[in-house]
Amino acid sequence: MAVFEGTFAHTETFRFAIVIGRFNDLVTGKLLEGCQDCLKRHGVNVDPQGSQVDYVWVPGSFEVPLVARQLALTHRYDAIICLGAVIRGQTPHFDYVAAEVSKGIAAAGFQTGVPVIFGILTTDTLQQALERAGIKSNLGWNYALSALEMASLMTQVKGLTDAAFQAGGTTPPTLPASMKSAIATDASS
Ligand code: INI
Repeated sequence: MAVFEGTFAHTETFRFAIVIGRFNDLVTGKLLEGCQDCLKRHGVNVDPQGSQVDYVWVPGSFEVPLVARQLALTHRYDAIICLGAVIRGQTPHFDYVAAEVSKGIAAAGFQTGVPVIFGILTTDTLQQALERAGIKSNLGWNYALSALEMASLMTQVKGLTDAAFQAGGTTPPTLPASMKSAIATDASS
C-alpha cells in the first residue's frame, strides 16, 4: 500500500485561477498579495500575462462560488483559490453571505473534482480581518499553499484512478457521467 501527499515542487506546469471579491478590497487585495507571494516563491509565474495564473474579480464574496464553479468546469485549472472578506459589522447580511459562500465553495469543488480553496475571511471586525491579511500574518499565503498541495495531491490521485481503469482495459472515466452531462448542458446554454 502507499501514502499519498501533495508536494510543493514541480509547480511549473500547474495552472491556477484566483477569484477575488472586490467588497472589502482593502482586505482582499492584501490576501491576494500574500497569495501571489507564496505562489511566486514556489516557482509559479503569477504574471497575469503569463500562462499559469488567471485572476477573476467579482463584486463580493456571494458571487465567488458561482464563478469558481464555472471556472472549475473548464478543467483548465489544477486548483482554484477563492478570496473574500465577510465582516460582521452591524448587519445580519453577514450570516447570509458567510453561509452561502462557504456552502457554495464546498459544492464547487465537490461537484467538479477540482480543488477549490476556501480563502474567505469571516471576522467580527475590520481590524480582525486586517490582522489576518498582513498586519499579524497573511492567510493569503496559507491559501496558496493549500492550492499547491491540493493540485499536487489530486494529480497523484487522478493518476491512480486512471491507472486502475487502464489496468482493467477500459477508458478512465476522468469525469463522472453526471459531470459530463452538466458540462454539456453548460456548454450548450
Ligand atoms: N460581501 C463581502 O464580500 N463581504 C461582506 O462583508 C459583505 N457584506 O457584509 O455585506 C458582502 N456583501 C456583498 C455580497 O457579497 C454581494 O456582492 C452582494 O450582496 C450582491 O449580490
